[in-house]
Amino acid sequence: MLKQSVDRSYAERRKRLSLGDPDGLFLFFSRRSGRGYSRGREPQAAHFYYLTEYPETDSILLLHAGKSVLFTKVRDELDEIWHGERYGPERAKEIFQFDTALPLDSFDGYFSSVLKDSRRVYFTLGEDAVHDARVLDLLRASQDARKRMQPGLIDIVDPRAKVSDMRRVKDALEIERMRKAAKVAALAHTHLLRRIRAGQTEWDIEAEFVGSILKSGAEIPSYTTIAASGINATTLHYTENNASLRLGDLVLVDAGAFVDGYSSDITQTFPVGAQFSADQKTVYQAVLDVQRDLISRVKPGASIRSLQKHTVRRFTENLMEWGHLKGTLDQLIEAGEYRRFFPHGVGHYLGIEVHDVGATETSKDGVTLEPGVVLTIEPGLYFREPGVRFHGIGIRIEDDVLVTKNGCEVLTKDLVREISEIEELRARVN
Ligand SMILES: [Mn+2]
Repeated sequence: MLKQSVDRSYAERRKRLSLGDPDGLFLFFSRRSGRGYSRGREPQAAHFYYLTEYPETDSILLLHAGKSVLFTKVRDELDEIWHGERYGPERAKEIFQFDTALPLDSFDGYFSSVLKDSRRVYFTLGEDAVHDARVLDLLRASQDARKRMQPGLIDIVDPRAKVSDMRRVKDALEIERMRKAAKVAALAHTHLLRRIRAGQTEWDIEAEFVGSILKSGAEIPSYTTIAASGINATTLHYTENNASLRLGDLVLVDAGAFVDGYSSDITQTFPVGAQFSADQKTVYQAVLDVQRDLISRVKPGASIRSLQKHTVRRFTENLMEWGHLKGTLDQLIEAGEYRRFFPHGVGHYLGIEVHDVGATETSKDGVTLEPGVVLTIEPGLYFREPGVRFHGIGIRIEDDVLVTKNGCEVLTKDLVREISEIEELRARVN
């Protein structure tokens, strides 16, 4: 179904980016079609999407001096039988609020003519060889013509740093969409607590989760669902999802929803049966305590790096108390001993992409959080080594949070997290 209108935020973003360097030409390509059969609905190229919300493939956005020009395919009755109705330049201009929209085949001529007065082209090399060749050919031709007229070369600058920095801080429209993506996925996770039982397989978890998010308006999952029972939970990127669920085991489910162009990213861990064992409770409560502590520390001025350091300290203390690590706290932290049990980062930016863009480390101190930044908070502990205490237990608890003026809003607040609440729901299915 074609859109009738889009929010004005997109036109504002284009203007803000372009006016950041009014002498520069910015080029963004949409996803390229024609790469064979797709295994799923592929999302639009992320930067292009952020600046347009335009869904079609094989289109080009050009920005210069605050003005935006879209190049896109013209209407074509025969092709539309296969791929559905196109906007075509006229409707695209109107609906998506471009200053100009032109047929795709006029790009070369248009770009060459505006290049004449330009010194800088913002374009990402190395992402797509076809786009690289096309842009470089045009630049070379322009450069050759220019040599005869005047000195001066054209710089090619990667626009990703500028757009990524914009995307790091979400605007009102993005926040609204991220709240929805979080809500849809949280609902599906809670649905699993009411549904999954021993004797089913990890596939049932994936099927229930994906079914649930699609029914509530998601386009696709935001990444491949990890449904890992028992020791499989100690493999961080486990996606085989073919083991049977056994009573006594925990199951770790890391799954998110992609809704209206935005991703959510949630992990919950719960018992296959009605109750956690004593050991499972011990580890779960430790991870939950750290997770709640981290959420209370998310505010402007904190950084992902500071949260990571805090997590490492608290988990190292736990591991010393449980007898997994021996030595002094500072030495153990320095030596990185915790990595055998907590090998990953405690959070990442979240947005259009699951691991969303934006710098986290520009200097020795991490980039500080500011209102509008959305990140995950996902501490976990995994006991994989044979013979070790808690062997076979893997637990991660992951929420999505929005940094606010004084703290943060937990976008995934609908999830059930306390042991007693989880056991109450699990008792009804088992
Ligand atoms: Mn994550």
